[in-house]
Amino acid sequence: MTLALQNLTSPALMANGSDEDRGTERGVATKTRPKTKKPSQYRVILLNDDYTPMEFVVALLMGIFKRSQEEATQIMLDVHKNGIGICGIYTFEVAETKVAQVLDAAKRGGHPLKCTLEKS
Ligand code: TYC
Repeated sequence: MTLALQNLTSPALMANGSDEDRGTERGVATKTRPKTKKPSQYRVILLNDDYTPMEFVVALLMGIFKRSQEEATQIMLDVHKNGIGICGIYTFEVAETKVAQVLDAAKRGGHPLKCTLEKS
């Protein structure tokens, strides 16, 4: 008698069917679906010009892109020789911020230095 009453009132003790079938499960869902998509990466590209001083470009690569003096000099010389070069590869928001910082520094210094980003 007592058992029959429990079976009628307590879903957990019902004889037939499972919780999943009827959406009566309780508690907090703990299974998670792992996210597998990596964020897109963007190259920050520096463009050569005939006027921006080499020292300014090196200082900028050290300050904004956290390059060593040797790395910064090498990147600057690559750009000087080839016309363009890669300062670094970042997620979109970081790349966008760095481009803005370069253009702002160039403008404030009165240099025509140009910088852009492209999807990697
Ligand atoms: N070509 C410049 C000069 O001879 C130097 C320079 C290097 C400028 C890289 C821009 O992105 C640049 N002074």
